[in-house]
Amino acid sequence: MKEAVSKMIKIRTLGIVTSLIILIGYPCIRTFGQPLLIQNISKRAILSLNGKWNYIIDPYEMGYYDYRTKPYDENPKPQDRAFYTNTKPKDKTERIEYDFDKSPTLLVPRDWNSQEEKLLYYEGTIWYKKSFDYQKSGPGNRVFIHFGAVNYRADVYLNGKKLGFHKGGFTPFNFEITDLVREKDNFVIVKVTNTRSAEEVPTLNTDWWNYGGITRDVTIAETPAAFISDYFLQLKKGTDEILSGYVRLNGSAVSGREIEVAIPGIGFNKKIVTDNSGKASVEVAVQGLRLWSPQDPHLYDVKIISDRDSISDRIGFRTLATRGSDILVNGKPVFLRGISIHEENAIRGGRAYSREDAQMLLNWVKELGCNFVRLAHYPHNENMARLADEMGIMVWEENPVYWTIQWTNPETFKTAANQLKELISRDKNRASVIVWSMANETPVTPERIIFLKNLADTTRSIDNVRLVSAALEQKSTPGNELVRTIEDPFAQYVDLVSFNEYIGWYDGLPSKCAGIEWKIDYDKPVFISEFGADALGGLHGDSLTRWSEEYQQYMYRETLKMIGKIPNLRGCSPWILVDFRSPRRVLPGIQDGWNRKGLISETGNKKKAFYTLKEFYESVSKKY
Ligand code: GCB
Repeated sequence: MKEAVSKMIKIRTLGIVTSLIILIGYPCIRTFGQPLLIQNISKRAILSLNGKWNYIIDPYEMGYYDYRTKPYDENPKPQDRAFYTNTKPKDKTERIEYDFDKSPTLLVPRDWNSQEEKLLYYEGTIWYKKSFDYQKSGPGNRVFIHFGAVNYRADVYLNGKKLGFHKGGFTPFNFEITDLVREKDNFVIVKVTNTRSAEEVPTLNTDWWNYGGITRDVTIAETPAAFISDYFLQLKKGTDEILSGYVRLNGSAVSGREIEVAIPGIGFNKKIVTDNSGKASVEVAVQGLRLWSPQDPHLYDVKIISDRDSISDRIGFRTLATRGSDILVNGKPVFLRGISIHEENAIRGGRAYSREDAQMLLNWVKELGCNFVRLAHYPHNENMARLADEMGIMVWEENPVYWTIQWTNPETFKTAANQLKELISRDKNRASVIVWSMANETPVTPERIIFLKNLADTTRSIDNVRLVSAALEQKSTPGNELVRTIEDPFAQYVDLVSFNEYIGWYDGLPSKCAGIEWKIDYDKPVFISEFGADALGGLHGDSLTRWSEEYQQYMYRETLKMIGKIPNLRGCSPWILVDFRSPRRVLPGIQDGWNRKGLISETGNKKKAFYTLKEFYESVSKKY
């Protein structure tokens, strides 16, 4: 009896705790491995929250933690001093020590570093707040708040309630706000933290600026109750006329629903039916497709229609494969005339985010004679892949696994895999994207092989068509410094053997290139993902004067001769299109906080080596 009573008490207590948890929404919802990431968000956008947001700099996170460092949002009775409550004094006696509405503003989207001089080097927490009114357009509709990216961690609150948090500075996420959003005076508050940390991805050490803030668009999106949340359409591996993929519905009663996939341009129309999970697979022959290629970047209007929803996209279709050392696009061998880029608009200052920024960068890419870009070292904004689709530029997209991260930490793996999945989810319908890169210059250890292999397997389980790669490192062979090879066992798992090399910059003088011999024993295409040398735009000297444009040009000339001798070479993406900010680069009068390996200076001037590479690409394009 006594036991039964105590059991009952236990069950009751558990019940109360559970209801409390549900009531106050703790532990908060994470977006990790989010089941619902809305595809093609710009087609769902109803209201943009871009523009001015009030902000509070909070290096001690006093708006988040109480004085015992317990987060306020884990407290059943949050206190007025928690910034996300946006509390105002009720009368003159009340003491509230913050006020968003009297605080200054920052522009969203944009990093904070380039907007305020005092924030240039800031790493820490800043709170953002924006108010808005919202009128739903249909009574049963669902409403979401979508962020293109926030670097690095975002804790998001609407009208005083926590929606969840997201980690990873370069990928999109969304929260449903159907039941919270009201017609008047909504306030969204985001705590943004860009503090670097050892277990995160990227980790403590990088060679780029750690721009913080809400760096991409913020959108309120509205959908029908059951809506087309995702779709993936591409040509089936190994065929040029079987359309393969899926459409996914989200909401209630999503099973057994008919969905139509139409490509009006070729009179194609196919009806498919969802399974119990709301997913409808498609695998069907299509005739008369004009294939997407860099020479003819043809995109089709694709329409997806369910009984309660419809969405359209512009999608290109191409085949992609490797055969021995060749990369085949639509069955024809290509040479990747590439260049690496960081997501930065050096001229305006700060992270690139807009279509105009993408246009500026990709125009330069075209001018250089490229058909390929490596978007290093993390996922760039969606405009890049969309514009690359239109301009006929093939794209390498990269996960921010850079240098040395915590290979044995399961949380670190989860964070890396999550960012990769979010990137693939966003860009999987872009014909221009041909490479998913797992990592850059990571050390060769057994733990790291397991980590990267898991990432590669995850990638292939989502997309079995695009090429999997990673920027590896090359090494001297024992006993002969001049014979270079790839010893990294991860090369077995990639479709494209890519590596970075700096012979002539970190590794001897440019003249060293002439004596190098390459021994790369893989029957796979080889790609040089980086080579380069620093030059301060406008600094001239002879070809052995470091930092001069002449040195950089000499190094390019020698390197291009050297890599031309690699039989399997099928492309390169030298480092880098434009000078970029990096806190590692401190040499006064030369670097002043900039990595100077750009072919274009931070003021937009082309250096001599720009023309050297352009000439090389002109000659290559005659052969391919
Ligand atoms: C590298 C890195 C890149 C650096 C570059 C450099 O190997 O992959 O992120 O910026 O070298 O300039 O040293």
